[in-house]
Amino acid sequence: MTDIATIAARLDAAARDARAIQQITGQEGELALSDAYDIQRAVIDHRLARGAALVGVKMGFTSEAKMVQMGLKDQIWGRLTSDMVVQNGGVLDRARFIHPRVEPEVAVRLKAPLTGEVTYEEALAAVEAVAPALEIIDSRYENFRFALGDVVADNASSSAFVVGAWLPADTDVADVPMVMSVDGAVVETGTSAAILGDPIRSLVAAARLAGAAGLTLQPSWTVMLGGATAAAAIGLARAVSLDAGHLGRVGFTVA
Ligand code: 0L1
Ligand code: MG
Repeated sequence: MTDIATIAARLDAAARDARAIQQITGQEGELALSDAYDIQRAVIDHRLARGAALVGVKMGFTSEAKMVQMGLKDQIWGRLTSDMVVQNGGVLDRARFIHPRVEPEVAVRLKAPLTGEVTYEEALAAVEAVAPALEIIDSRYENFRFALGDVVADNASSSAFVVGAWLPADTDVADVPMVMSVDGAVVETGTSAAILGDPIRSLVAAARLAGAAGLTLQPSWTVMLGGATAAAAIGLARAVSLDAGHLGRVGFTVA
């Protein structure tokens, strides 16, 4: 039987101490997806017990390329907590992370609860605002190596996020050009259409997957809808920015 509490404590400590641990799968055998999500919830419970608040969810493996790479047919999701927020233009403390990478994304803020099987129109109607965003992922596993169960248990690698200025909900997010730069040099270019063909489809999936776990996406929550390009290593970079066309810009410095 999988020891949910022990593995969750190990992952929580790895994140707190910025110290990589070995993959769970392999050590403990395979990890069922339902157990992996139970571990994820237990990891987040540690943070909530320290005073953090749940402020949203993130979607992962939202591009065809990443799904094919992992041999997956569905997305994964993770939880966003208040201690993961970095202000737009703010400073990311490099010492808090093991081997961070950054992804250009689209975020939405909700104005109505959303859960279960919803239509595209219902998902869109629950959106209060949209924004360009950057997600910092930082696998808690050595060498950023994991199987599906590992990464789900590890909160889908999520570790911090930065959201730009919020725009009205009717702002088109379907095919936004994305140009991500590190220290002033362009490192990734793409389009928001890489996020399931349209990021709002990722919100539909977020409602479905969270609903299956008994969670309702709440008004005021942020949903990070997925990466529009491959992630870039932060390494020794000092500044990261995203130019997301008519959605505007978002960025942070690294200290
Ligand atoms: O946000 C993402 O799409 C990443 C999901 C987790 C997999 C990874 O760490 O690359
Ligand atoms: Mg992401």
